[in-house]
Amino acid sequence: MTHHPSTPLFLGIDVSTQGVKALAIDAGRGVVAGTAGVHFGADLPAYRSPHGFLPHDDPRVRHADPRMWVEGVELALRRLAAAGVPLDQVAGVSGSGQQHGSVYCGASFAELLAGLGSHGELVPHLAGALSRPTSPIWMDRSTTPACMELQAAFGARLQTDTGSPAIERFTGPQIRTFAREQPAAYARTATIHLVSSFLCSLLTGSRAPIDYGDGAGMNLLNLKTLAWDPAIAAFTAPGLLDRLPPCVPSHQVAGHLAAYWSRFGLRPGIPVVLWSGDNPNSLIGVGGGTPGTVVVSLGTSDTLFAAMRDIRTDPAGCGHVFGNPAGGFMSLICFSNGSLAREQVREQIGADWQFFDVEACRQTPPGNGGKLMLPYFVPESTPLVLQPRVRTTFETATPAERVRALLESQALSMRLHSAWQGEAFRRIRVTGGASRSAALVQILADVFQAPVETIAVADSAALGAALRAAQAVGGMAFEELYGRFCQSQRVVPPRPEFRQVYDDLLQAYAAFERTGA
Ligand code: XUL
Repeated sequence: MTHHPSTPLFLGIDVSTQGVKALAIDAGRGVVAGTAGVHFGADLPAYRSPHGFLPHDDPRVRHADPRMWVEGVELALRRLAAAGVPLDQVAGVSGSGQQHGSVYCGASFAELLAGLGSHGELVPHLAGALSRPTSPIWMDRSTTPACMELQAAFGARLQTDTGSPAIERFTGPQIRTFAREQPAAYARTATIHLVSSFLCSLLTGSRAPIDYGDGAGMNLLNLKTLAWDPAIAAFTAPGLLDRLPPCVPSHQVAGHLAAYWSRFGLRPGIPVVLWSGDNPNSLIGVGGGTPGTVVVSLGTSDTLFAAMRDIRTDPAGCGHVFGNPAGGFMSLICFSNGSLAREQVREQIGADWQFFDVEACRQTPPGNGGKLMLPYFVPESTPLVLQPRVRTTFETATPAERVRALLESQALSMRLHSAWQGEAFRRIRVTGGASRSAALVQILADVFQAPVETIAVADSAALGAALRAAQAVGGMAFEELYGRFCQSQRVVPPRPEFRQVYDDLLQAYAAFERTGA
């Protein structure tokens, strides 16, 4: 099917852990013109990364080959063209990268960019331009000593100024570890890119800046000055400031598409808007860029994120603060035991999804007689629990009560651990597999006392990138784009008669978590 656009198209490219998604929108008509996907494991088996990263004996080490990302982008573009999307109609492009991952480029990377395309295919030339052949990604947890050193040197300032305490997967601790373990390779490194800025550089053929959205995931960006923090950078690794691209607002145009990309049907010279991280892009893709909305993504782990009016940080150190591509800041809070815990409880009671998602909560009252559960089937990030364990306030309960205990505890945990943002959320947007659960949706509405909108935005990071391109290049307002692309399907209102029940239960939950977590 060939798409005949009445208005220009905008392209969003998302390079995630598992694969690449390319998505083109016709912003004027409010339609997705086409999408194409690449799965690293299935489509690019030569990289031997069935799950998007290279196997390693030490389970804490998680690296990926950056050439795989580039080849993935190229294949996704070919597939998008093959699906009938007229790429020559694309007027602007932006992208999204898995956050925190870092790419180490040698001095010849600049030459490669400047001569992009003059030596034929890009991927075969990349290896020679990298000072480190593989890139640590967000799943890497091998940097604990570096985190402890950063924490000892800067204490609470690390979090209040960079938005997060030292975190293993964040880029600063990764860089410190590399500089210490491989000083010669570090010395040969001219530029350290994030996944986002690396790919953006390849599109423009020049060194792309890092945007505030992704830059805030490095333990290096001072959110108060919106510049790299000189003292933290100097401590992280020698000469680091000279190796970082500048950090700038997300809506900036990084440059113009290099001639190389015309082989995929794109027009050279179209503006390339800065790439950002997947979570900042998703905030836009689900229509959540304006403060007052909280987005809850219900997946294997649950994530909660929301635009913030001003910088605040989580005193418990669990939540993160990133730049919001629509301006200002955003929070990101991960709850590791999301659908993973819901699956476990469902299996334990031997119920089907109809019972779990609907019946159980019909059979039990809101508040559940105070029955609560700390469902840490795997280590939990919010609150921080290193050893898995499941605890309940009860000894016996019916299957229906167990389900309600889990779902209410999960919703109360979200309310408790997002309170530091100081925002009275006027609406909740839910997405992800478990948003089909009528019970969980109603509980979220009642616990937060806010309407819950279910949205069916597939590929929110790629869509967010396309919307950002439409905003920055096409001059369209985000609110207008949200209206066209991010409509809610269903709205579930809160029931005011249960406000007090949950205000009380929140206190009980907080006390239980303090003793049991
Ligand atoms: C966020 C995080 C992940 C990655 C990969 O801090 O580590 O969400 O962005 O998706």
